[in-house]
Amino acid sequence: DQHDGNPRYEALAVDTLAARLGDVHEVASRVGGAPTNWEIREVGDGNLNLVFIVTGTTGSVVVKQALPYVRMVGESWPLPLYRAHFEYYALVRQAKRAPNIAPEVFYFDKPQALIVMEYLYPHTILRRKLIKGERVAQLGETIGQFCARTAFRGSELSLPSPEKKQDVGLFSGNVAIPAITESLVFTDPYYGAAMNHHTPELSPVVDELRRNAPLKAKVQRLLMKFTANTETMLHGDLHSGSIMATDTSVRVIDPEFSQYGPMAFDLGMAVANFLMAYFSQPAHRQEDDLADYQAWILEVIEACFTSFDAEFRHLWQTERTGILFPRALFEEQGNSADDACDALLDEIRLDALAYCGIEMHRRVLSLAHNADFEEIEDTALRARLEARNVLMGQTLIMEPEAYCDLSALIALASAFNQK
Ligand code: SR1
Ligand code: MG
Repeated sequence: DQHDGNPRYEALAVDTLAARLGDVHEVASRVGGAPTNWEIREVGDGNLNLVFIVTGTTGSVVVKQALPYVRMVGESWPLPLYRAHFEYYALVRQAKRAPNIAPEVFYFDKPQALIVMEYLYPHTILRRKLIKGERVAQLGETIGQFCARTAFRGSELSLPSPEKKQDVGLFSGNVAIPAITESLVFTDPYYGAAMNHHTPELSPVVDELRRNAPLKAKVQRLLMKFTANTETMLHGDLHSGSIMATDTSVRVIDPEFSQYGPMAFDLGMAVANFLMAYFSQPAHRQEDDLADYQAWILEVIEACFTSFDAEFRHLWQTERTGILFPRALFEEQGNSADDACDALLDEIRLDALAYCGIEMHRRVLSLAHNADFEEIEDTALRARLEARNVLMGQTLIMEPEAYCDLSALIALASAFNQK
């Protein structure tokens, strides 16, 4: 049924929230003051949920509540409320695996599908910062480290095997959310699916892409890997709208697309969003500061990959405790395990580049686009910039091995940026 068997579920509203959460100690004690005096704003601008900022005399919290349908489409697309408890599970695990990056959770109400969490201030959504041309110190480093820590510590390189298997079993109860990724990210971009839309002037590029049978075969192989390879717990939707930042602080929010999947997926998705910020810049910057800002985004991408590798290697050397590559396997014979780590990192880099290409495609061809391109009003210019993005994505999917070297990757982005 529509409310997952929770007959008491009721969507919150600005004028009902204080009465409904005013008695909840975990909320009231942080917000402070009489609930009737709380300032409450609905600020959700994502595709799925309600999000409120609640402010009282001593502080603010964020209240996020799942709706029983996809907000961006409406009630015609029902979506189970149970997704909120998987988001809660993901937040709790991320807090352990990559401390101080995800927002702290204060309260979870399963029947109401709501999570009360830390209000990140003065952070703003990274996508908006990148469109405005703002820089964030340590952006690539922090995201690379976050991806490495969650990838490593959510896998059997770190977790005891029974614990990891139980967690995979738990998350396998979340069937609705992965189904969205499987179609919107991996499938719909490559054929005329009903909900797709794209900039009209991009049609010749789109038609050509959809005629590319080897490309579609590669993408479907990557989809199989995404669904079948449960090697770690993913964020699952690590785009620049899932990152909040100030000039010096980076936080990751919104893991409701979390599932067990391949270690390369989050890294690839994050880099794709940096590349889309890069390609869309000519529409958002004046000539005089365009080149410098684009160069900075490329530095972020390099830092993201290099800090992923450095952090993963560090964890491999210091925290490897799981069933894979037990220390004695190498050390008993005086061998080094470093080659095994390097081989795994090569494989992750290769897959991340291909997943990156797929995310670059779906954000201009499928249902859920991003503001970097969507806010370009001149559709001819938008299509020209989107074409660079689509064609680079195609290259990354078809021959990722040619761009594992980061200088080759950066040169490829620069070359498409001139087309
Ligand atoms: C119907 S949900 C569309 C997209 O929004 C989320 O943020 C995910 O990226 C999903 O693919
Ligand atoms: Mg989201």
